[in-house]
Order: sequence, then C-alpha cells, then structure tokens
Amino acid sequence: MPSPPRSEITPEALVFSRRRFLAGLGAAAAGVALAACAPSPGASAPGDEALPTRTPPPDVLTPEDDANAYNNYYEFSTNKSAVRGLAADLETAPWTVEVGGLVRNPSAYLVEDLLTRFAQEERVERMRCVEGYSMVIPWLGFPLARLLEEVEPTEEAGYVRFEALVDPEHMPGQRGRTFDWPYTEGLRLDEARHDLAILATGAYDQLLTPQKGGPIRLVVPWKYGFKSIKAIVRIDLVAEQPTTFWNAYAPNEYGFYSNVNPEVDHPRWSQATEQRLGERGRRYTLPFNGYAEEVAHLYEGMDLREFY
Ligand SMILES: Nc1nc2c(c(=O)[nH]1)N[C@H]1C(S)=C(S)[C@@H](COP(=O)(O)O)O[C@H]1N2
Ligand SMILES: [Mo]
Repeated sequence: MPSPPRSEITPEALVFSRRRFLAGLGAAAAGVALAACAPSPGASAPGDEALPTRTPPPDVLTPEDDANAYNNYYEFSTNKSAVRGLAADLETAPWTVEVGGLVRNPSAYLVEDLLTRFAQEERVERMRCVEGYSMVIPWLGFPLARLLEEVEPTEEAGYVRFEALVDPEHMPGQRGRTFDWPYTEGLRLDEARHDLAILATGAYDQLLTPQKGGPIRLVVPWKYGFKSIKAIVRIDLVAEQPTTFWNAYAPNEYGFYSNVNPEVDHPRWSQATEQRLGERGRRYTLPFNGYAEEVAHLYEGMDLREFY
C-alpha cells in the first residue's frame, strides 16, 4: 500500500503521551527567552570567549531556525550551514527501518507505522557536539527500549548497531572518497535500553526535517552528538562492540562510548566549555551533559579516560 507523501502526514497524527522538560525549562519560559536571543550560530571557535560563570545560566530552547540552519550531516556537506539546503529534497516517506541480527522477531518497520505503534513523547534535551557547540532541542519520539522489547534481543546480543542511508544520488557528501559510508553508530545494550535513549521522529512539534535526520534518528543526550545517528535504515543486535563511523575514521579522537566529559579533552581542543547556539559567551560543559544522575550508574567501575 503506498504511503501518503510526507507533506500529508500532519503533526496531529502524532500522539503525545508524555512531556519531559529539562529541569527549570518550561514552555512558557522558553518562549520568553527566545525573543531575547541574538543568535550567531557557530560564530565563535572554542577558546575565544571570556570564561563562563560557574553557575550555569538556565537552559532555554534553541530557536527553531538556529537548530535547523546549523547541522552536522556529512552525507550532505561538511559545511554546517549548507546542510539544510542540500537536504531539503531528500525523500523521507515512505521509509523503512529494518531491525534484525540477534533478535527473536526481526521486522521491517515503516516509519509512518512507528508513529502510531509507539506513543510519541516530547523530550526536551541538550545536544552537545564533540566540536564544542550545543543546543536544547524539543524532540518528539519514543524510547528505543520500546522497539527492542518488540524484536526481543537474544541472550547473545550485547550491542546495538545502527546504519544510516546510502544514497549518493541525493547525498552529495557521499560522492567523495574521504569517508567510508554508511554512517554507522552503536550502543551497548544496557545504554540502548535506557529511557533517555530515544528514536526521534520529530522536533519543534513537527515531523523531523531532513537536515535534522528525518524521518528517524537516534538521540542519546548524555553522549556527544555524533552518537545520535541520523536517517536510520537498519538496526541490528550484535554480540560484539560494532565499528562506528567516527571511531573508525580517527580512533584516537573519537571513542565508542563518547560520553560527554569535560575532564577528557579532545586531542586537539578542550572539552571543558561549550558554545550554546544563540547565547553570548561560553558555558561549562557538564559531566554526561547534565544527565549524570540518570546514567552514571551504567559506567560504574569503568575508567572513563580509557573508555572515552
Ligand atoms: N547520518 C549521520 N548522522 C549524524 C551525523 C552525520 O554526519 N551523519 N553527524 C552527527 C553529529 S557530529 C552531530 S553533532 C549531530 C548533529 O545533529 P543536528 O544537526 O540535528 O544538530 O548529528 C550526528 N548524526
Ligand atoms: Mo558533532
């Protein structure tokens, strides 16, 4: 059965069961704060601002246009400001995600069906790129755990491997020879089952735009942004820690775990501070991006300098 084109799927088709806002960030407060912002996304490089204050300023939603105009998405371009235009025409419906590997119930899901099969929630979370900029995004989506429950990982499964779209005809960044496509990512199974790990199908009350990884992407807010793989077409349960795109490209710079950690510097820059899009000055980066209370237990007994 042919699916309706993307333009005919209205946000009203999404069923929002629960809203989860960052502590201190209410929708009304965010709206007020937005009007006061003078965004200049990415205008500053790490280290070129005065030191931030120790008490972090409150989190406010990143203005929607900033979040949609400044994107990391190497399938399209390494130029963050060029991604929106280049990705605009990507066909995101119909779109199938195959889920397989070490599972009892392998299945191919139409994203359109996922929208109603799993209750869609709003999750307002920080997004911290390993390069030192950050945002606060109101995602729509559902916990990855719900999907894993359906496919039932077998006892041998220890990790989840994600694979993104390969489509050089529509993704100009895939025509060069610099990178090995597809973009892949991975999580340990217990990380993948954590309630904060979601599959996002929307943001800012709309279906996910192509430049943000539409129609479906991973969001793992306590890890550096590159773990949150966009345009997912395959999810496999596997026994061993999978190879991941950035780890394979530069293993000494990008680890598998990549938990946000202000105490472990990137070999070429400090991770102590970040530039929040739309804000003046820098702010201190928080351990696990501010989610330590929720996720630190997953790494008990691990040396996070070794497993970076
Ligand atoms: N498929 C794919 N997913 C990706 C990337 C990419 O290049 N390709 N970039 C990652 C990086 S480095 C970051 S910081 C985030 C950026 O997400 P945003 O553009 O929505 O802010 O997406 C991640 N997911
Ligand atoms: Mo990133």
